[in-house]
Amino acid sequence: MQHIDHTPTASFKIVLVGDQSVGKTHLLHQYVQGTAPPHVQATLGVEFHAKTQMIEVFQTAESLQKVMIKMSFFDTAGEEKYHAVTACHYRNAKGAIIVYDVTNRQSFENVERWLNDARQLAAQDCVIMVLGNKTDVDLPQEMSLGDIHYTPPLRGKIPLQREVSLQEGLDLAKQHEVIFFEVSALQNVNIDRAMKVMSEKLYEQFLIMRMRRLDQIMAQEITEQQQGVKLRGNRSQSRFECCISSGRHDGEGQQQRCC
Ligand SMILES: Nc1nc2c(ncn2[C@@H]2O[C@H](COP(=O)(O)OP(=O)(O)OP(=O)(O)O)[C@@H](O)[C@H]2O)c(=O)[nH]1
Ligand SMILES: [Mg+2]
Repeated sequence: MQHIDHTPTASFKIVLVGDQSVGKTHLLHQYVQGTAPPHVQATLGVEFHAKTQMIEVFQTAESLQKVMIKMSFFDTAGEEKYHAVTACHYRNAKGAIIVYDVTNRQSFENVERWLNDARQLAAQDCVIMVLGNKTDVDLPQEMSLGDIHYTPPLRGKIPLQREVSLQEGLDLAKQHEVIFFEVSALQNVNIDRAMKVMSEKLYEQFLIMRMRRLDQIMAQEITEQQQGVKLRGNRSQSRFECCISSGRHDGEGQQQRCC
């Protein structure tokens, strides 16, 4: 039987951003707790959640290894007045999840702004994922599946309707080279899949950065060794020039004691 080590090998800080009411808190609750949050209320400042996740990585071309990683989420408030606070949370973040609402075009148009923040404020190796939430509005207006009866979500008294197409989301993701999924936090659709891709990318980036650091350390050691050899080499060269090749003598015919 394969032994699985459940101690997290790596830990990542991830910030969740996006306009107000796009569903960031619902999304995170579905992923971490497997349910909707107990109360529907706007996030004040920031909320923290953590989850360990098992991922599979290729150790060699043939063998897959199971690795446990820990993800610490910073669920931020989308309300404009918290923007400055949200910006602070990018410090040391290895991942950023930008959420928009497919029924709210403005929230999609603001994704560029959230992307700019992430690019400017997070680490250079930060993994970015964009999620278009509330795809459940695509379901038929009234639906009954056995015992389950589905009534469409409303904005006021009007059923919510999609304002951003899947293609627009895909185009934006391609243009900005970010991971992209459409999801429904309410119906728990595609969230685990999106988070799996995100966590694997985070771990891949972690390995790349570790390799780079090792390369830098090795390159530095080699440079230091070479400099050491050069210094020693220079010293022996000056000794050589001074005592032997110059053959300088003082005025009284004595060799100078320079070395
Ligand atoms: N139809 C539908 N409604 C959703 C979905 N996710 C969230 N909502 C609704 O959207 C509203 C806002 O959800 P939140 O999770 O509080 O949104 P938020 O982005 O955390 O909002 P702030 O904390 O204010 O930034 C709530 O009324 C939710 O019920 C979804 O997938 N589908
Ligand atoms: Mg919230």
